Amino acid sequence: MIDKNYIIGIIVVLLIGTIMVLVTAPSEEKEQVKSNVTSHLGVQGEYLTNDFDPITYLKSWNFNNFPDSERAKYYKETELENGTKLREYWFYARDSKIEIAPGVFYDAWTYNGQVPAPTIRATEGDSIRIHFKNQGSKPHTMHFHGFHEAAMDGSMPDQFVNPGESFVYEFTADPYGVQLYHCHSTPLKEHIAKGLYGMYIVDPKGGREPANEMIMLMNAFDTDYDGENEVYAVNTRAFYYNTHPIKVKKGELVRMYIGNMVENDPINSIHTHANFFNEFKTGTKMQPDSFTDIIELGQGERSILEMRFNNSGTYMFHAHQTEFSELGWMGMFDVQDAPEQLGNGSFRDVEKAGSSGQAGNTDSTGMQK
Ligand SMILES: [Cu+2]
Repeated sequence: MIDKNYIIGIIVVLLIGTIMVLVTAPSEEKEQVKSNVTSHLGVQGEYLTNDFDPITYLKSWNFNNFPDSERAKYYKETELENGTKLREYWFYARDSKIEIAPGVFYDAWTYNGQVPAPTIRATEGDSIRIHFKNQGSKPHTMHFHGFHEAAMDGSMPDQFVNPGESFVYEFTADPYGVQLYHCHSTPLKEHIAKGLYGMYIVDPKGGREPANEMIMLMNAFDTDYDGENEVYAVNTRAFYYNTHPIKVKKGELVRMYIGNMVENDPINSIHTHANFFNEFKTGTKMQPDSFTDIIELGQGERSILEMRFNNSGTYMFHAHQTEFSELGWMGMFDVQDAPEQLGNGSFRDVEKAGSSGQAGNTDSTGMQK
């Protein structure tokens, strides 16, 4: 009997082949492919679907990208007497088809239909309650990095949530930093490769310095199921930030919450052009660990990066594993000339995240060295 995944793999390969021909063929379509980099790179151009917008994802947490009425179906915040908050979430594991490169679709396993999954964000000491329902076809769990009781770990076979079943995860947001969550069902390699992961940010009680914040989760997809990835990205969609550069303002503090969930490759990295950043490993201290223009992250590893651009212009950022960058893990910052501006509100929303106050780790002119 022929394995279903094998057939899907062949279809995906044929689809990629067709698109590669379209992109490389000397035709009118070629002119329509918008790109600001050279043509030896992988599949580029406009995406066919807009159900996942990597630009929106950068600044979305606790479903703040949804209108209030829609948001209420997935997130509820309750003030507690001790001054902390109870944050409740409704998560659904599903089998979903997602577009990972222009015209290239992948049969993913998702939380709430998207990869990376929606970001969970709380302040240290808040109570988290996750109402999880498995609407997918395989047993799944939610396993959070951070402190919690054994019963909430979502990693043991008797903790797997079968299709149609539900579980409620409860724990305290602790410690502060940039954490992750992912499925811990088995085979684990498959459940992560298929897309069941998301960012979990815990803000320190005093908050961090206001900044243009963005979430970046490095991921990749093995579209032909041969144990190697064909498409790499930060936030799923290959080359998306090439054709849709991330807008930042000259001089403002830029803060990236970055993690690596790439399966099949032992290491990943981010390199920023023409600039350096402060790295806060796992975000668990307010003092930077290094001042550099490249960090490497193993699977599950994450960091907070803070930088300011002193010059306007377009600046590349990408994995320094060059194969990854040429297969999609590459993007651009569009630094706009607006000195002394922290933003107009559209690029930062620290209020919704409960973030305020001073971290004291940067000065007014640039990064600590
Ligand atoms: Cu799973």
